[in-house]
Formats: sequence, structure tokens, C-alpha cells
Amino acid sequence: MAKQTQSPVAVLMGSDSDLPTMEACIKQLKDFGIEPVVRVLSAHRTPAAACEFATNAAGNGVKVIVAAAGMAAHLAGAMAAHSQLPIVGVPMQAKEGLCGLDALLSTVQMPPGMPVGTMAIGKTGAKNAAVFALQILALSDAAMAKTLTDFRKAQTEKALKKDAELNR
Ligand code: RP5
Repeated sequence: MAKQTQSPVAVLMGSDSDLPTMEACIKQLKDFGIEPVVRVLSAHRTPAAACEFATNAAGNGVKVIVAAAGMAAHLAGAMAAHSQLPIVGVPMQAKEGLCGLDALLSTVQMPPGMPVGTMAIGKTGAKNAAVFALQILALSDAAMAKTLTDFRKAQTEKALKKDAELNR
């Protein structure tokens, strides 16, 4: 049985082969001061465990579920089926398959009434999932809102500095 730590953000992935990509999400969350719950759960290989996680997530203090999967990529959709929490989907570029396009379409094409907020394929999507999770939390948490403001400010300053360097 996996240890149940409390966190407002859960980062799930369909396989441990997704972890090198999802490290970008986990690192960004940690940079924001959020220690996520991290689980390998599959809509296909471990459907009962995935369903159990989704069903109990809100009661365990989770506020946002990030779900990454490759190929047929039903993990985010399965989470949405069993939880009313916002689900952020990250399509993985699996070593086989269609370079992530398969996972992108599987994740984004949810039926009406059952949305999954879908990020870009791969590491960019993984990082953006962390930022999007922070944006959701920032709506009801002043400390998270400040973290978000500081992050955006630093990002803007970095870009302006690059522009200034190029135009010196
Ligand atoms: C998906 O199948 C996983 O999310 C992973 O991206 C892909 C391949 O899984 P492995 O065969 O590498 O475990 O369910």
C-alpha cells in the first residue's frame, strides 16, 4: 500500500517511464514550496487503484490532480470520471506511439461535461501543469497568490533582461 501524504497537489503518471518528463512538474511545484503526492497509477494496468485514488483524493486534501500519460492516455479522463477536482492532463511522448500526438488527442478530447485541462506535450506541459495548479490554488490562498505573482514577475524580468542584453 502506497504511503498517503497530504498535499494540495497530486502528480500522477501512467508509468514510471513518464517520471523523467514529469520531474519538470515535480521540480516546479517544489520551487513553489508545494511538496506533491506523486503516484504511478494507470487507467489500464491498475484501474482499481487509480479509481480508489480519484474517489478519495478530495477527502485526502488534494485540490488539483495532475495526470500524465502516454499513448492511449486515459489516466486524466479516468480521474475526471471519479473526482470533481480540477484535472490537469499532461500528454506524454512515449517511446513508442505517435510522438505524443496520440496522448494529446486522448487527453484533450473529453466528452461534453467532463473536462480535462490539457497542457502541451512533454516537459513544457509538465512545467505548465505545475504553474496551472498554482494558479488554481492561488484563487483561494493568499500565500500561493504571492508565489504566483513573484514567479510571473521574475519570468518577465528575465525576458526583459535578455532583450536589453541583445539591444545594448
Ligand atoms: C502509458 O503508456 C504510460 O503513461 C506511458 O507513457 C506509456 C508507456 O508505458 P511503459 O510501457 O513505458 O510502462 O500508459
